[in-house]
Amino acid sequence: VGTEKINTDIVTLTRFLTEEQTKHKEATGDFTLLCHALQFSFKSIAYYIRRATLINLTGLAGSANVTGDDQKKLDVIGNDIFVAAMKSCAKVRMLVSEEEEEIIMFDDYPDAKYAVACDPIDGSSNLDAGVSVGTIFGIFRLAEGSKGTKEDLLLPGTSLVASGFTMYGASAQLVITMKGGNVNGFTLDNALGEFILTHPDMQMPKKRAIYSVNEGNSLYWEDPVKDYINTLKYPSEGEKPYSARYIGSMVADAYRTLLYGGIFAYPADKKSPKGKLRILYECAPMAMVFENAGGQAIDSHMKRMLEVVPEHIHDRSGIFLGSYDEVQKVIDVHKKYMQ
Ligand code: P6P
Repeated sequence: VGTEKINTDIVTLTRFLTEEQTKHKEATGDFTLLCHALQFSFKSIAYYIRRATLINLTGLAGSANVTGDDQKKLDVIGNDIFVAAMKSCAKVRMLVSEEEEEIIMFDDYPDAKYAVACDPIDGSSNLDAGVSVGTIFGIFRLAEGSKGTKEDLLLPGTSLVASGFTMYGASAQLVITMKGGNVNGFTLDNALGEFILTHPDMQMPKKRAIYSVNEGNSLYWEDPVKDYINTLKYPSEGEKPYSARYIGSMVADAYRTLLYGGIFAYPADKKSPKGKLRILYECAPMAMVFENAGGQAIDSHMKRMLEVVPEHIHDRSGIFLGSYDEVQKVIDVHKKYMQ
């Protein structure tokens, strides 16, 4: 080893969770144990995604999930890994997964205080192309006296106690935030099998000339959306147009937006009047991350995303997610149509 200083005081996710727990005197440790199960599922999913092509896990599994998408084998494995991890930690009462039509009740643990919503492999349609996919999760604390029915989980994002995502890219990147806290990024060290704190206290740039939307839907956009996007592409005299960046995998587009700034949008439109992305396990968890990093997240009615309450567990919403000033521009343009 050379003379360079070796950092021997590494903050792993495990250590971070312990330090977080000690900040709350009333903490029982249940949340910490839930998060350990969560991080195991990310490590396990990362392993399978890395090997997918090698052990021929790509391709169709021959069954369709609730949203009618063709289900890739990895979707099934990712879901099974996640369900097993959430069940075995004995701290979760119920689980909503994008891959499961019905809510999963863990009746072995009737007194468990947490409910989890997740999209085990979001963006999986891109898997075979080697595009980064991810797991998105939200952790809700059940209200005292909740009866253990799926209505308990029809909550606004403001009820989330933690949320985040893991992007399976060149390395597995975990981004996690807790209620009222900041946003921290961890990178999986495959040698140690530990998530290492690499992006402490992530703060978004207040603005950035990057927009991320599927322009292929512009035929279906409502007028305020067309008007807003045009202000980015055809700016007033002397201003430069925005750069377009769209991967088509929400976790990848969101992670870039979180790091570089800009805006990600999946508006509700004439083709998808309620939007495409799901409230409980895509929009709300992402909204909490972005707000805690200094950004904003709103729906297609310009309502704060974290205050949107789903009527059904797989309900969808339009979403604008990004730097504070960029989302403010969306609101300002829409205001002209609301008077
Ligand atoms: P479109 C992937 O299927 C996904 O659910 C999100 O990850 C992504 O942001 C969106 O759909 C992409 O949708 O219609 O642009 O292909």
